[in-house]
Amino acid sequence: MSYLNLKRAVLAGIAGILLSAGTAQALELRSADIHPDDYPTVLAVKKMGELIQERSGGRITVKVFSGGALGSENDSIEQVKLGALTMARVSSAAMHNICEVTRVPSLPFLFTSTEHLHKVLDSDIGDQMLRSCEQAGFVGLAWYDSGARSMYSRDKPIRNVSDAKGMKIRVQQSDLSVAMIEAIGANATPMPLGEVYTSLKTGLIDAAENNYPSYESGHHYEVAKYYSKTEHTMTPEMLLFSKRQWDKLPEADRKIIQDAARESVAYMRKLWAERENNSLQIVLKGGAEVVETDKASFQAVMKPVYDRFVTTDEMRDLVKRIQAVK
Ligand code: GTR
Repeated sequence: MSYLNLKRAVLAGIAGILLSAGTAQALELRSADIHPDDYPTVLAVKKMGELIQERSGGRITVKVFSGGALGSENDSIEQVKLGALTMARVSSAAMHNICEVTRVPSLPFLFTSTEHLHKVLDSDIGDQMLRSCEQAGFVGLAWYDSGARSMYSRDKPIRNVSDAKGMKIRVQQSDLSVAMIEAIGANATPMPLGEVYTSLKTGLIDAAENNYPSYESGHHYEVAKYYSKTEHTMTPEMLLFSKRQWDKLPEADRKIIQDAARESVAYMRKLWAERENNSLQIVLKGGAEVVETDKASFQAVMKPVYDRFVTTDEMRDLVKRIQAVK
């Protein structure tokens, strides 16, 4: 060991002793997000960090690694599972193949409005779906908004199902996302978000699907100008905490973290509504065209995915309860 490393090790050792001699240890919670610093999901987790820091007397802090600094969503999910990373804010679609109950809120045309979505996510139904990933190694702390996802294409607008036939459409890496696109007779191409811009630009894919903020922040509107309002799914975002790390935390710290996560939701929703608007203005200015679609035609052909993906009594019950929320 070099002198410098020896000195570091000794100092770290002393710091460790000092910390454990105190009442409680300092704790840094590291969180990953693929979105840039000004995106509502990133700002919401930072807000949560402020609340946690305040309520723990500065002992617990949150550091957000934005812009995909820690890799793709799948990479950070893996790290969280191993306990090498504390938190990840991901799309719930990234969890579809890991804990199947998370497929439920992504089912096509399940939610009838943002209000319906909020009511469900804020209820015991939302809590049940959040808790569903614990066995897989993830504590769900909160649901965040992600609006509605619509399809956007490079060469011609999609107005109905037949317009989309045969198109290569990028989807999230989830079997359900693939199935929704295959249901309309298009070729689903799953890939991480970071590859979409180049794939659209080079013509590797003809189209993709997302909400206005991601369409805008990823500059996809510059290479796929027809934004067709299919609004086929309202897949929400999830804030996940490593179960391995959670189990080691004292109950009082868990409460501080859980409460702060829940409280960040209202803040996030406000930012989200503003961002959806701003993003729409930006893409319109940048030459995008918003196209109305024959939604009923998409809804009709996507219906069979319910039978294929709602596979357990619990999921069937959740769907029924969600549809009953008015
Ligand atoms: C966004 C979502 C991201 C990511 C992305 C995608 O709306 O916020 O977490 O999943 O979609 O399409 O990959």
